Amino acid sequence: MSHPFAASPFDAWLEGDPEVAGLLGKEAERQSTTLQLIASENFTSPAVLAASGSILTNKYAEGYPGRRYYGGNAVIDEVEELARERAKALFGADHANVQPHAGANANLAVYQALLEPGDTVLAMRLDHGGHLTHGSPASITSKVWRFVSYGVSPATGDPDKPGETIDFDQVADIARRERPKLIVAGSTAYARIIDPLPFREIADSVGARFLFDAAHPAGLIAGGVHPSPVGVADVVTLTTHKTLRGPRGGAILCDAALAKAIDGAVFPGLQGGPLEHVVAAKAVAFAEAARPEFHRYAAQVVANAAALAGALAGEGFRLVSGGTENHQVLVDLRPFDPELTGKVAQEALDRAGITCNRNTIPDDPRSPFITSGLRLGSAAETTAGMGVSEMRLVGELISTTLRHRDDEQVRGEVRSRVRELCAGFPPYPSLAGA
Ligand code: DSN
Repeated sequence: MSHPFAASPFDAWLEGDPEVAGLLGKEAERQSTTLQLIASENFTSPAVLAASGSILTNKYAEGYPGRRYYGGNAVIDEVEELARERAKALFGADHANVQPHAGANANLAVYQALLEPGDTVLAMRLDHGGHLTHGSPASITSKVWRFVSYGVSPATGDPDKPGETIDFDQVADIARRERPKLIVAGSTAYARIIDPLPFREIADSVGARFLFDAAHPAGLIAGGVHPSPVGVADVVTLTTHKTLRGPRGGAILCDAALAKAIDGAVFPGLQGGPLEHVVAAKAVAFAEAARPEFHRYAAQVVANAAALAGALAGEGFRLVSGGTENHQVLVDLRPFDPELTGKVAQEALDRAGITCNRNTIPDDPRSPFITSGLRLGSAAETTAGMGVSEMRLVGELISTTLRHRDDEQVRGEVRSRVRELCAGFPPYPSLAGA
């Protein structure tokens, strides 16, 4: 098959299924001609695509290397062992479990390994930036365990001390009062560095275990631009597809003493057969993240987010927590336009070719479906090669789109400028026209 936007290294093999091939082609075009600013997304390498599209999908491998329930797993054992060893080396961990199908599964496995049903867990509020698996009422986690939550401090309006950062006094107070068995650090919508050390101190002061959910900053940690929680937290969970730039999936890191409990909680506790094609792709991604160029990439991700944040602040948007130290920019839309909701903004930007997601902001008066905020991320377009000048332009394009959101002509002009910008930074130049 030949179309201008390649969807995978194996495009030609889909010739017999023009319907699926056509859809992949359309999605490849979307990813190549619109801006990808969803903070939890990235563009994997062609090598990661190749491994995750490989024949390893054919194999059942319940169990772990050397201890499988089915025959024929000699090569699979080598694949999984390679992924485990690369994860351990990349993060300096004693033990790695690379089987979780997702970050949510990784967290569930940790809770299962460390807790009894009904035990108390202290984690970040969803509406202040936490994750569904940190005890949202909609998640199974809150039905099995008793979650109590901390949040961020109030916004101050002072540019030197903007607030909306994790309130460690509150974390310590709640920990003393509630005596949790486990304290969870980590977030899905928080633009600051999360320092694992204060969490460790608070956990030790109340005899709690400490889980660091590094789903979002995993690549920034691997790239050396964020402090590593490995060796500080008892367990670290991560996703492999966000800043780490690997295939969609999860992983768990811990010390040797917890290895057996964690492994048993993943399989047979939670999952069946591991996705060994994805495990192979994780191995590829771990090796890629160990290279010096990945350190440069991680630093550029942070610089690009800062440039985007600066541009948006200059356009009259308020930055939650006063700015960014990671790949995310969390925007409060209200000072820009009190009538503009996150939902309307997301839809208007989508039509202009700028892909991002609405997000609640701390103490948001609007519902999670409507919201007063947007979450933007720099990881994907940094992979495509964009730098700070492109991020400043993106900030301007976002502002123009939202200011003139009902003007078809302006929207069309922005869409053309987005298309032109993206044409200079194709995510898969080596596959184009394959
Ligand atoms: N859905 C992920 C995110 O966007 O951050 C979290 O699971």
